[in-house]
Amino acid sequence: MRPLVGVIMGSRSDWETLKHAAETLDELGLPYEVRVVSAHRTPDLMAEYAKTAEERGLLVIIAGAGGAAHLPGMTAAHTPLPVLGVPVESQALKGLDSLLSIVQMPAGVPVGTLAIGKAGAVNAALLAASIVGLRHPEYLERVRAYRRQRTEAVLAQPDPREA
Ligand code: RP5
Repeated sequence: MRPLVGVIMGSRSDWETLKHAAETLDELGLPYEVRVVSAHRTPDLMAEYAKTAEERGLLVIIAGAGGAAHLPGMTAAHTPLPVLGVPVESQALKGLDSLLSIVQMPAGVPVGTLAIGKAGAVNAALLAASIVGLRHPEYLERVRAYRRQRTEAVLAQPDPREA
C-alpha cells in the first residue's frame, strides 16, 4: 500500500528511538515509509523530501532528531503537511537540547512536538493515525481499539504484585 506517513530521522543512530514509531504504525496497520534525511548532512535531500511529500501522497510526517535538532522545523518549513517532532535522547544533555530545539518554533511554522524518546515516538505514531483518521476513518477505529486493549490490560491485572 502507498505510504500515508513519512518517518524520517537525522541519523541511523536515531532508529533505536524511531523504531518505536514504526512498530506502533505496524500495530495500527498504517502504511509508512522510513528514511534517514539529515538537515545538516543532506540538506538538499531534506528539502526535496519535504517539498514532494504532499504530491507523493503522504498526509503526515514524523521527524525525529537529537541535539541541535533542526530536522522537524526545517521539514515543516518546506511543507504544509503536519510535522510531528520526536526529540531523540542525546548523550550530553539527555534530550533536553533536542526537545527545546524542536518545541521552540517561532510563530508561523508549527511542529507538533512529542515527549523525549520512546514515549514520544509511540505517541507520534498514534497522533499520526488520529490525523490520518480524519480522512480515512478506519484508522480512528484502530486508535480506539489500541486504547481499549490497554484499558483492558490494566483492568485485568489490578494487583501489581501479581505476574
Ligand atoms: C542529529 O545528531 C541526529 O538526529 C542524531 O540524533 C544526532 C547524532 O547523530 P550521529 O552523530 O549519531 O549520526 O543530527
